[in-house]
Amino acid sequence: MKKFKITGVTAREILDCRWNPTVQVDVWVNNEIIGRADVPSGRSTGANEAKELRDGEERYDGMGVRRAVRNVNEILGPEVIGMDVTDQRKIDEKLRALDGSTDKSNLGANALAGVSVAVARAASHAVQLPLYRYINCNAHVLPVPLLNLLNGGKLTSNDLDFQEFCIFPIGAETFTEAMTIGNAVNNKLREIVIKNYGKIAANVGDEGGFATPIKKVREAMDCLVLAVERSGHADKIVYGFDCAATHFYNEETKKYTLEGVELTTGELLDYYKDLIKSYPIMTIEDPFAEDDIEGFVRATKELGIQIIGDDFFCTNPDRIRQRAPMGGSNALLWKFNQIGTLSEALDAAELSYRQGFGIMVSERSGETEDPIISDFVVGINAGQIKTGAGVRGERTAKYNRLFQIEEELGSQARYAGRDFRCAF
Ligand code: 2PG
Ligand code: MG
Repeated sequence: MKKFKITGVTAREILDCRWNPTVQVDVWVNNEIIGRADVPSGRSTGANEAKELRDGEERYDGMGVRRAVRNVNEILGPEVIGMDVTDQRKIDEKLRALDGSTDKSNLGANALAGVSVAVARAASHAVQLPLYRYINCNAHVLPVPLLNLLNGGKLTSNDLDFQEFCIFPIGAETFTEAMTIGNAVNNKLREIVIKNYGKIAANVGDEGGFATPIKKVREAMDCLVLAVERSGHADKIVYGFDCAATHFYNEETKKYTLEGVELTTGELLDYYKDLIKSYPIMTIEDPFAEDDIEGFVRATKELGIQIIGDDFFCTNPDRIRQRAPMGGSNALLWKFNQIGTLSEALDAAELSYRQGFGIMVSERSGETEDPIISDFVVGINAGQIKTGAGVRGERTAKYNRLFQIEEELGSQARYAGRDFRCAF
């Protein structure tokens, strides 16, 4: 069998969509094939994520990644040169061994993740397959986009406590139709936002959702529902949140502060029950703080909808092994850089499926124009993707790649739709 030897690895510092530096890695195979990948970065991060390395110097307010870049160019790269680029697990194992920490903090999760996913892309080019098919010869499921149209929490500088208010067009027939529905709702929402809150309120947050002065969850939901009704697509749409509740939780008092009111875990659960009665909400991410296991278990049992663990799992196979059997959530938010290597992230997906979980592949709030997660979401047949509203280039890059994949798959493409948790 032909060998695809890694002959070069080069990293550089580039910018993400927040004008913060991030790492880009090129992997060369047999001196000619290049696989290039960018590393995204979170702001609303979980405490247990793999740690990205930042320079802490004056330039870029400490956010520079020159050390991570050096670690790729001088340590990780030279060690994987000579390895077969299709040997993903072995390469990832080597990267982890070179770092030597449990959280990738020595060489930087941003350094490791960059090499790991650039290797996958280079391998797909080497074997002349699209990346989604290189990962899985049975890849065929197009995801339902969870479209984040109103931003709050850490994604904006407004006073809305929940981070993401999303529409989920599960009733579309195809991914392409889902995007037209998203556009129709967003256009109506823009009119409503401008009418109610003024022109300036139509500015957008980090993920392209409107960053309005709305302070209350129900007020935000009412705007969204009105936009959906006016779009004429109400029968095809349900709703979802990323509450990112870690960020409105007080570790000392063990209470949540929502709209200025302190709530216990039980009271917040009741709040969710009421919301679900008022609106057709089918998916909630991080409804409780990352270590509020009781909250997650009760939400999963009592709300009867998809409960996604983001900060709760951090795409970490060990945390999934430990927490999933307790009934803490029934879906995984999948972010490859939360764990730092592709093979570990694929393990996290596999483990989740074996628990009967759904999987939502996700961007980070700090993205680049690299659409690699679009190949990953189809590659693992996840059926759900969260990558923001289609009004910012780093978001449309992902949607545009999905259009290409949908076209390539042709009659074999299956839009997950109402079966978004298990589209087979
Ligand atoms: C989240 C994400 C992305 P961040 O909380 O799910 O939407 O935010 O990338 O900042 O962690
Ligand atoms: Mg989240």
